[in-house]
Amino acid sequence: MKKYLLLLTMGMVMILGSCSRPGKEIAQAMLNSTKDNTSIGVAKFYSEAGGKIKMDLELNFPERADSTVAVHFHEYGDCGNMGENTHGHWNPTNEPHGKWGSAAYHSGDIGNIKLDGKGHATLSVTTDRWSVMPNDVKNIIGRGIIVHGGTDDYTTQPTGNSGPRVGCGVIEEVK
Ligand SMILES: [Cu+2]
Ligand SMILES: [Zn+2]
Repeated sequence: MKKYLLLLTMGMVMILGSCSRPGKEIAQAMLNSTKDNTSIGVAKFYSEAGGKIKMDLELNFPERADSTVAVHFHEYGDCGNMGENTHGHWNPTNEPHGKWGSAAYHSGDIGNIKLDGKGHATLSVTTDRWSVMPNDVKNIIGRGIIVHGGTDDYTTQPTGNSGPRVGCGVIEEVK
């Protein structure tokens, strides 16, 4: 009986230990211009209660002041060839492209973001569509983040007709 309790306790400790504590930063992507590689922003990911992940995205992109850009997670974490090496939208659930929070959308369809007169904007997204666990189809580590110079129409497949790839970053684990 004592042995059983000990094993049970050890099991509980292992389960709790595998979950990051809420609020801890678990991943990050530095975003750079595809044109000149200067910084245009950062995405920080935090573990949240209930296994969810929160992304705080901040853009500082003066060149795009007073315009709308579109942001998606793309399949590969390679920003080469003006962001083309990230290939298409990351789509672990085999859904059509769409608007975040609608009936169906890709798990990285962040969508349109309005930049102010200085090219600044922030956006926070919390979801259970992401994880940082190895071998999980929802794992966001190593995915690309693309900033497009146009507007996502949320309809055109499979890209939303979002325009050129003006910014790019790779989601990297924060230990
Ligand atoms: Cu995209
Ligand atoms: Zn998409």
